[in-house]
Amino acid sequence: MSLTDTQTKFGRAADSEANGPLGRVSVRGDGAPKVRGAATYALEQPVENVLHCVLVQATIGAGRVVAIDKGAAEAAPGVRLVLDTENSLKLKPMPDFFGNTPPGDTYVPFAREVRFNGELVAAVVADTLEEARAAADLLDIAYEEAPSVPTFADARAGEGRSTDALAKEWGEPEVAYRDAPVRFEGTYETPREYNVPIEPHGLIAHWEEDDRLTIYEPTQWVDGTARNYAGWFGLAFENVRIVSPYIGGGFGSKAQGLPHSAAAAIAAKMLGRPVKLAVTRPQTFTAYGGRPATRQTLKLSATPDGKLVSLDHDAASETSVYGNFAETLGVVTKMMYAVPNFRSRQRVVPVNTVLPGPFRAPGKNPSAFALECAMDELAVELGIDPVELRRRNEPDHDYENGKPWSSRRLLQCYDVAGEAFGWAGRNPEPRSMRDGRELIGWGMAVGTHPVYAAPGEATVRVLSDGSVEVLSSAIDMGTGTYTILAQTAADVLGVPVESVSVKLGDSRLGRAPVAGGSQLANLMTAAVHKTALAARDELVTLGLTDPRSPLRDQANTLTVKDGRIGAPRGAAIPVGELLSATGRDHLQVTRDTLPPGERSVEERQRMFSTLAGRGSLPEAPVSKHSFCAHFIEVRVDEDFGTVRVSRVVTALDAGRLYNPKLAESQFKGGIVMGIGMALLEEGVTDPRNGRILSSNLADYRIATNADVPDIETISVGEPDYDATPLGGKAVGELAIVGVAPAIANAVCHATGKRVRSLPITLESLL
Ligand code: MCN
Ligand code: MOS
Repeated sequence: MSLTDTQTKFGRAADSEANGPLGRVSVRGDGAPKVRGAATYALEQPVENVLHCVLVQATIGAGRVVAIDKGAAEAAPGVRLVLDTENSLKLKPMPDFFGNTPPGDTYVPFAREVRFNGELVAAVVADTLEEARAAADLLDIAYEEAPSVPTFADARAGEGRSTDALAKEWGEPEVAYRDAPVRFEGTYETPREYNVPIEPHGLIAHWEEDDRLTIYEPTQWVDGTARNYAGWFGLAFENVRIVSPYIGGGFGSKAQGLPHSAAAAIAAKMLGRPVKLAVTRPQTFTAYGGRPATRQTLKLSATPDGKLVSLDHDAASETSVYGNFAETLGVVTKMMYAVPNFRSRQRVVPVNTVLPGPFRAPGKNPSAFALECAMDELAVELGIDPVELRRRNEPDHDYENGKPWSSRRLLQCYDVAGEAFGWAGRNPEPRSMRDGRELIGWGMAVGTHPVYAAPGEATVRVLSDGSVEVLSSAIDMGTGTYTILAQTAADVLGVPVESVSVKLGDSRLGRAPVAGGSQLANLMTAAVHKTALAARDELVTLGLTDPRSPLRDQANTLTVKDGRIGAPRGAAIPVGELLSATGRDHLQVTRDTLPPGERSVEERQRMFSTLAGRGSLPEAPVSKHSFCAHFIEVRVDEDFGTVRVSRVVTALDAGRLYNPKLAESQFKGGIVMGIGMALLEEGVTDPRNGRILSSNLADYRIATNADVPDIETISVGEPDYDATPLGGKAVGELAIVGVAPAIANAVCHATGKRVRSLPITLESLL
């Protein structure tokens, strides 16, 4: 599908923008059920006759399980099964979404060879949760411990391996750096960070028949997750039903089946009963790896008037010893500024930890931390205002690939947020601004996020009472999918938003891409828009051509508005009346946004339910990104070194907003998380055995209301139809990017102390 096709196909979006509900504030469709407690989360699904499964984890950093004495546990009250490598049903190994496939012909989610502290070694299933827990404590496990390397700060971790696919170079970075008049070098570190959604992972696995599996599990990707289970158990994709209508946050951690998911499904199959498994809060830190720790050395060079000459980026991130996950650290450094000479290299360093994974703005977030701190340091060195330095290096195209920007309103972000913040009043001298005992610091930094493409599918039903249903396996984890899809259908079909009901999160409905990479809103509004247009066209055709239609011969076209259909200037009848006159109780249309063409069922499924699948979409001729600029004030207590964020003003270019209220809430959520990243969040491991010490919400601190000041977000985006069919760009992950460096820069301005390693703590300011 070329961009011109897209534009014509969705040309009508422009009209509706002015008139219809899309693009306006609309209250959350899922708000009332959530507030009333009527929203059913996975573990609350009313499944009869469930058994309870509890996980047993390795307590060593690496080594071997020599023996598990199950006797006492098996004899304990209520116990139905004690599962481990010995008796577990063997599954087919399935690749995860990044292509890691467990070795061997079979897969079990339990280990004998232990690769990290917290790895699953057994599970206990019993009639009640309490019985399962008590029995799990009775397992007697003998280990043979081997040396483990807990983090990449450990010298034994070594240099790791380089990831050539992520390396990028243009111009002559080394020569340019050597000969440049102004040079800067800095090394920046971010710790392990965990997604900690408020709803921990968990599931109910229910085999309705021997070859039919229903899984109630919170997931950001119903279709991808269904493919996981189908592959593990050798089932047809259609025979796995994933139900995930509400998700209490995921932030990247819930996009696929994890070992505990397999364990519950195995137990349910072996016992012929539904099995419920609730991952505990501490286990969320080992069920899923979070953002790996990163280390980045940036070398920048510039002319004395602040034009960047070269950027050289050497980066490393942790991975596990058994799988490959690379935090793509070069993504922002590559495209943010006009850099004629560039090099970026990255290594991944295997350590004894659970495999890390995506966490809100993977790659982008730490990449921007290094780059935006380094730009601030360079600004100081050059004696140029940091905003001015960035303006001087604003690129007129994407230097990474030579493509034009679909839109880039970053200069407007500087103008608008700088003005609202009062940046002009900043005294650049560190420690120059204070309020009593508090040092005041003003810092800024930019953020960005790419706009991804993938296909989606939607079903739209127009019912006889004129109401509309939208059906899709897409999910809403608090983002607003329910609401914006209702707005989209309402917009096209000319009905109030309240007349549209949206059903999501069920793999029986149409295919949808992962709610990851901040892409779902753009992709699914496009799918629903296209489908609703097709439904409208079918209504019109019915009205004009069906022999039983009262509107036949009325005109050569009909319009659909306010639940009625009629000639543009003639009488209109309720849509339901047309449906019943023509002998129907509803009209149903399904459409997808795959590029046109024949394809097999298998290929179709691959395009929807694997990340590799979207690689078969044609490459865009433009470079598509969202942008933002954060201006942040901190107050640092001079005696105690406590840092408080006291003011945030952020301007964002995310194209057209489908619902400004929801987008604002996404922006603010990202900024809040960025405050946590800057000042609080840190995964701390025990150097002796790699155990995660901060595996609870008391020790792993995320920002709470007391940490969050008034946040002002200003959208400067304009519809970008080169980026997406309905003109929106990425929203969900955008605003977290750049917050941490803006805070670090503000702290440096307040105190004169440059902290290059997150989080910024009292100790780091001493
Ligand atoms: N939106 C809009 N206009 C646009 C784009 C989006 O108004 N042009 C609004 C809509 O309300 C939409 C929401 O922003 O529902 C997010 O849209 P989008 O940027 O497409 O992000 P996704 O729907 O793909 O959601 C995933 C994204 C990611 S990748 C992470 S990580 C993240 C995030 O969303 N995790 C979240 N935001 C989260 N918010 C909550 N509450 N919980 C999470 O786990
Ligand atoms: Mo978001 S980390 O891409 O799910």
